[in-house]
Amino acid sequence: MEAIKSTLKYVPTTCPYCGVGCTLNLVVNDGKLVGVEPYKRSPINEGKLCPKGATCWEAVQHPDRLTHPLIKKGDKFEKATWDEAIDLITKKFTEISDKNGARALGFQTSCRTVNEDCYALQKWARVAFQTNNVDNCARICHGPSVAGLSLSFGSGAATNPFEDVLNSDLIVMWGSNAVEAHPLAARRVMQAKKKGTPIIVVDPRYSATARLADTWVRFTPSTHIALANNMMYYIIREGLEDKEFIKERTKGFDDLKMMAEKYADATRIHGVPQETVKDIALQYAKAKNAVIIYCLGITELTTGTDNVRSMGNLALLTGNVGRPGVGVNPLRGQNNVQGACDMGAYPNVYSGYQKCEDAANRARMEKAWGVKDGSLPDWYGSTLTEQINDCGDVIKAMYILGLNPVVTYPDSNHVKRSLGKLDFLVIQDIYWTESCQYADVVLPGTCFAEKDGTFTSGERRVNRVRKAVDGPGESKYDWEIIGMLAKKMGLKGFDWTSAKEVWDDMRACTPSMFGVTYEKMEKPESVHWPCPTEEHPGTPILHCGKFSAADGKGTMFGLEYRPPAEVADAEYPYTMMTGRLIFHYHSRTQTDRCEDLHREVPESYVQINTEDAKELGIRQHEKIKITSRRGETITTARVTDDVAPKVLYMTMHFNEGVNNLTNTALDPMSKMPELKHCAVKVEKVA
Ligand SMILES: Nc1nc2c(c(=O)[nH]1)N[C@H]1C(S)=C(S)[C@@H](COP(=O)(O)OP(=O)(O)OC[C@H]3O[C@@H](n4cnc5c(=O)[nH]c(N)nc54)[C@H](O)[C@@H]3O)O[C@H]1N2
Ligand SMILES: Nc1nc2c(c(=O)[nH]1)N[C@H]1C(S)=C(S)[C@@H](COP(=O)(O)OP(=O)(O)OC[C@H]3O[C@@H](n4cnc5c(=O)[nH]c(N)nc54)[C@H](O)[C@@H]3O)O[C@H]1N2
Ligand code: SF4
Ligand SMILES: [Mo]
Repeated sequence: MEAIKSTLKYVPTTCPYCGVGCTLNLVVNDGKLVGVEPYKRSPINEGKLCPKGATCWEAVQHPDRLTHPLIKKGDKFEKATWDEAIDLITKKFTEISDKNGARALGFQTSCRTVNEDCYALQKWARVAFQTNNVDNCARICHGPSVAGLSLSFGSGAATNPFEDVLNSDLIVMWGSNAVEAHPLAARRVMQAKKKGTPIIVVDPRYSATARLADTWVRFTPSTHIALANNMMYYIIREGLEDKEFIKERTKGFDDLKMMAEKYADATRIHGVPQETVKDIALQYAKAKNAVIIYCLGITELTTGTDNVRSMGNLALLTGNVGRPGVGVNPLRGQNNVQGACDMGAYPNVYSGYQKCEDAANRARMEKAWGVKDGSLPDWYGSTLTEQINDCGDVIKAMYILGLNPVVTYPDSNHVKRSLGKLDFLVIQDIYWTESCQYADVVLPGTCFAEKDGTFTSGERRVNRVRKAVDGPGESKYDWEIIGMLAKKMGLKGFDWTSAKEVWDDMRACTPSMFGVTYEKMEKPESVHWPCPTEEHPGTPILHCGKFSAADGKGTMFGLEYRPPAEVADAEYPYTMMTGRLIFHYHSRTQTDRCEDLHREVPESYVQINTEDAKELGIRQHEKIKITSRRGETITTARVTDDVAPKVLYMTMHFNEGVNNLTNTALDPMSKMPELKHCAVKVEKVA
């Protein structure tokens, strides 16, 4: 009998969806992806995957992929050659920058694509056009974490690794629905629960994660600061603050104490009975090692940065930072949102958070990048949200690499109007998205399975992404496209021939990541930055012994509660909250192209309380119209007590969905829009 010849190849790589950064094997047969198999040596997920990871290969070879550059001629897009597309883009960007200056261009980079692509885009923007108008999707995600944790601890990143919850004596999950949004991080919480570790979930909604909790605290949406201050009042009143830690390692206690006293009884704001506030406060303060895990329930509000600092306050007050089992951990959202920020795709920093305003940093980068002394800008660039608001006014041309603003940014009608005002828009994606029709040029990049590179997960672990198959048609690596644009402009320092060369270019000018080499990343556990030298083992836990702040101290802040920018009133009597579900990822360009995921949730819906539904005469699964001051959407009602009366919850995954309603009001510190809170009215559709 003839032996069956197997051409199967297993390529270990990192999941392209959430910031947990699970390792998986892509299975390749004859140059085609045929499946995903577990990679059991990964200390992150130990071979387990959630439904998105397990199906991630399916969307890669979908016939809808972009295969050629497209240029808009009249109101139609026509196939173009790479030469034509590169010529046109460099000509237009140069013209517009010559005429209107460096502030007229906007660059926005994906948190879905590899670090190497993000580094390439910000380098091109800064070197070619002397602009700091470069930002990434963290702005509408964990921007407040970067801002808030930097102020509290001196570093904007998560303090402890995911599996470290197994060392905790109490886990607080605040505004995080990790069971659906970070399933393999939630698995660690479930393991801790099995060991008997108590879990407190603070969420206005009875979410999948709330169902895990020993104590679920329902509070009035977006009143975090009042609740945290009220908790700290009890901790201080009972003398449970960590006096030695406060004295040795922090500042700002007096401000905090004075503020907390004003919130001795804040039930009228946050809606939680005082017995419960006192109970969770004392549980947190008395636990030997307590960790706070938080997510977008905290950040996506106009008080985002202060909400994050409130989490910092709680941890500093009780000495819960800087050792195993404690800390404040934002669950970073996208597979590479940590990385996009680390790479300097941010309007005020180069890679490794080196501030652009610092003349010594600029001089060092000018030397590293081989550009004229004094040419790099010192000003704070325009953020992603401000760039959209300024389209047609200050911003004339924009380059969007791997984002889908029409679906995911607040107030879709405003986004469409803004993109329509640009003189020139380039979108580089892997599919034709809802945003592409506003572009002048659409370029085909390659996806995670078709390129080498790295993603940095929410625990600052830099994970390898490995090429398994070729990209479709004439698609190119995203960094390669940026390199072509730069070289067309005659710029030096962009002739990389591999992702590793881009990474080494970055490493050479980034002290905190110099020691993170591709060789080190070959190990299943890879490396956590900071890692300043090649001999350095990496840093899984931050702030041990000393905070990263210049003076080595953690800072507590007295923070006043502020209501959301738009609250329910007689005309718009409902509060709309927004979020995710396990089967879909953002604008669904990938997950909706996986049959099994599509089938689970094929269309949008809204959660509405039983009492409200009764009052409005709305039955289960009936169509309803929801209207805000900015737009409307029609969706299906899911009548449930998981949301409180007068509170609605809709996922963000659907076009012409919840972002038709949301508010563009910004958090003054981080420029985060209020994606999680707006006022709406509800009507039955006849
Ligand atoms: N399946 C899936 N997983 C994902 C993603 C995805 O699209 N799909 N996206 C990834 C990304 S980029 C991110 S950032 C993370 C997000 O991860 P999470 O932040 O955990 O997910 P969300 O569902 O957006 O929001 C979490 C919770 O915030 C609530 N919430 C809590 N407190 C408040 C409040 O005071 N006010 C309001 N209005 N809401 C509150 C909601 O009830 C919701 O349960 O998920 C990542 N993982
Ligand atoms: N109302 C409301 N709105 C929200 C949120 C919310 O909770 N509520 N959450 C916000 C958050 S946290 C986030 S992170 C944003 C997400 O917002 P977006 O980043 O705009 O959402 P995605 O759908 O993930 O878009 C990523 C795009 O990149 C493309 N892509 C994927 N991989 C690659 C690649 O390798 N190369 C290239 N060139 N393209 C690629 C995909 O096809 C897709 O079009 O949405 C925000 N919007
Ligand atoms: S938990 Fe996140 S990283 Fe892990 S398989 Fe699911 S989506 Fe991918
Ligand atoms: Mo996000």
